[in-house]
Amino acid sequence: MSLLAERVQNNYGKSLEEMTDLELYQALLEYIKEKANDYPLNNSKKKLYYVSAEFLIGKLLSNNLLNLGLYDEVESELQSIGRSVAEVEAAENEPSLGNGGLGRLAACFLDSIATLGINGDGVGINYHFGLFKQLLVYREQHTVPDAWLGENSWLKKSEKRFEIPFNNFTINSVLYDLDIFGYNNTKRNRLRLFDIESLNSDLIEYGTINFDKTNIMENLTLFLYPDDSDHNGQLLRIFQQYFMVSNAAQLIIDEAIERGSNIHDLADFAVIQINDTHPALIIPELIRLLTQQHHIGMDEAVEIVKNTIAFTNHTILSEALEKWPMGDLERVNPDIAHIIRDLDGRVKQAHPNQPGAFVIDNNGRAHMANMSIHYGFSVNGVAQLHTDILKDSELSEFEALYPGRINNKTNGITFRRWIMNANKALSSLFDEKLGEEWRVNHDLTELEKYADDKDFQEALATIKAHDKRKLKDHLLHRQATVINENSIIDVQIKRIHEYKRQQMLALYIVHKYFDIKKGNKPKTPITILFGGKAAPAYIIAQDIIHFIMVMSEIIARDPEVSPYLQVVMVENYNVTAAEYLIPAADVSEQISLASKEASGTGNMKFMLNGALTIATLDGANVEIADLVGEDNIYLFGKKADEIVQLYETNGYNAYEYYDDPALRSLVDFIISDEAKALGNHERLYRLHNDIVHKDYFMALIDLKEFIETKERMYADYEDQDLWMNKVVKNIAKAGYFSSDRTITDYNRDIWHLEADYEVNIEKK
Ligand code: 26V
Repeated sequence: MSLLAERVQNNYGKSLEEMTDLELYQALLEYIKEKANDYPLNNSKKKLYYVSAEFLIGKLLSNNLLNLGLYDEVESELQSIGRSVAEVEAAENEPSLGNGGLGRLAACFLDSIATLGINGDGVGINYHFGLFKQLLVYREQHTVPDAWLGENSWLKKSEKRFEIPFNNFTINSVLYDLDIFGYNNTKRNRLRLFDIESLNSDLIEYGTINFDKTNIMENLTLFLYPDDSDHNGQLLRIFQQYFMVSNAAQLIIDEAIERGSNIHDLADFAVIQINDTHPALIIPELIRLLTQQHHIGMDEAVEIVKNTIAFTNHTILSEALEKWPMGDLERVNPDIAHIIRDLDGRVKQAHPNQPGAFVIDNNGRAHMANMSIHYGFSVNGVAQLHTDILKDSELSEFEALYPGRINNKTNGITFRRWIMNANKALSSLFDEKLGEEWRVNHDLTELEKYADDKDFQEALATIKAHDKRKLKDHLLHRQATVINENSIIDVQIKRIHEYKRQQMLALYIVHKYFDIKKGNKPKTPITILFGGKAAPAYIIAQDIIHFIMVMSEIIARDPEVSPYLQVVMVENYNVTAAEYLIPAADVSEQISLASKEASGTGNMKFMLNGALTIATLDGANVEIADLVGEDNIYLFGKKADEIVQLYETNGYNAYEYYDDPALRSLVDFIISDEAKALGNHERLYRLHNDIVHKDYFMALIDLKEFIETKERMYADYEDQDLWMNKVVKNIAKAGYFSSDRTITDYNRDIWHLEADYEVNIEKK
């Protein structure tokens, strides 16, 4: 009897056919958890700790099966009873332990670190409720708590416990581990998520805003990003961060000692990559532990920590650069506040005339980024343009102080999840043309020779059509929306934020609506899909969702337009939704205001799956454009240096653009009778007013060029030979964006760990 049937018979006393999808899921979960014992932990002397407030891991069943080499066997067994892994995986809850790109990047990195045989764990918090679940009701976003934990999670409770010292009390932590298997690797790593046993989940009854924010003993690990609209909420976030890093620091020191460190040589045993500034308090916490528990002098402790910490910056938006009031830090842990004062004193003594580089500013706020740059050995940006902006403007003072410390590590994506799993048909086509080496080295360049090969183009088109039907089914089940599987699928999926300019695409939709009403009917119908969550405190972002949904309905109700244009807001956008949307897409929207998107990673996923990109020269779009050449990407808009200058000189005036009648009619449609008949007037007027009088992220500056470029792109779609030629050239260049490459770069330049990937490549 086969792998699954036998177990199911023994453990459940049933045949496979008699099992529900949920039971089959449970059986596979148990099987993989047991199987993990056959995979020893990586154990090289030096170990990487990737500390992050977010890990947006997505569902794990199919990914684990793939990485363990079990997928095909299980799939064929399930097929024999008329089921599939995909159906069974529908029973898995997707953990939403992240907000967006930063959390998803951490998840891709864990996959690559394990695949490359690097000894490295993720460390974070086991939030009981991840980022809220988004409901779309009456064209508005509503947020409800997202409970994801249950007996069917991948977590394993460990024996590890630490005491976490807060100001007037101590909390005992408990560690849960989740196994991370590399692709075709024989060892495993772990994601280590800390929790508390004193948590009171009943607090959720008071909602995500009105729960008792002061009861740290009971609320600490309840939510990812708890509401911080009041002071107690802000304090709670610092309590969470300190909890995360105190656990991480204690774990790192314990494990280093187990591997033979005498603590003075900690940097030979551990390297700590901090994912943005959320884990920055690990710097003073390590110093506290080294000085108080290991009796190392302050100067030496500072040196040890400096040699252990590397910091990744993921944004230049000031709202995300954390600055904690010293008074708040005192209330969380006075020793930590004291150490930060000491660290600040050292900076002020060395560089008294550089207030921009101080750890504590004139208002008594501690700058987490500044602290991380002084007291770490590496600072990296996440795409070349982003790193250049850090060096030349945002962090130029630090570049002068520490030449060479700021370095670039262009982001990447794991090919296991984003092509081998999400697009099996396309992966098989690559196998057919390239052999299976691409699955290991991710080199797709040889495909370029098929750019004009009719059979290859046809094979690609057939796969795209199949992926569109899959998306159609998914949306039907997900939210009872029917899309046209024969339309151009045009997708913008990412957090809703003004800098990402979903509002600009919404204004394009107004243009297209007018144009179709005038009689200019697109040859191929167009479906524009948005997905993304708006932070609950970010009102304009919610207004943008509202306006998109109003447009969606105006169009759907208009029989002159609806056969040619459809607009869909995908509810509760998450990793699972992305796995359907990306393979089906023809058009990838990467339209941020230049200089604002640090990298983007969705852009890479779309390119790999055969979509063409419409983009500003921002983040990693610049590198995509360099690789494929200007003829194979649809670029528009102002360049980063022009935008940086406009901000410096206050040179942008939205009203000047609004004064142009062509643009004015589009913007004014937001408050037209048609829109107001369906929409919430307060939301529509607020959005309109914001765009006309403020438009901080300059949606209007590029709107005209955006419209022209979109029209040119849709026209090109009608020439399928030309379009497919570009698609092939894009896919052929996507190998660079494998996160295996990114991790290899981190390891070569920053971590310096042993890796067994050469062996690994040979093995395959
Ligand atoms: C900031 C905040 C501030 C308020 C509370 C919630 C919250 C959550 C996260 C952040 C930082 C967000 C930074 C971020 O996600 N950056 C993204 O990182 C991606 C991976 O490097 C990159 O591709 C995206 O361009 C960048 O926006």
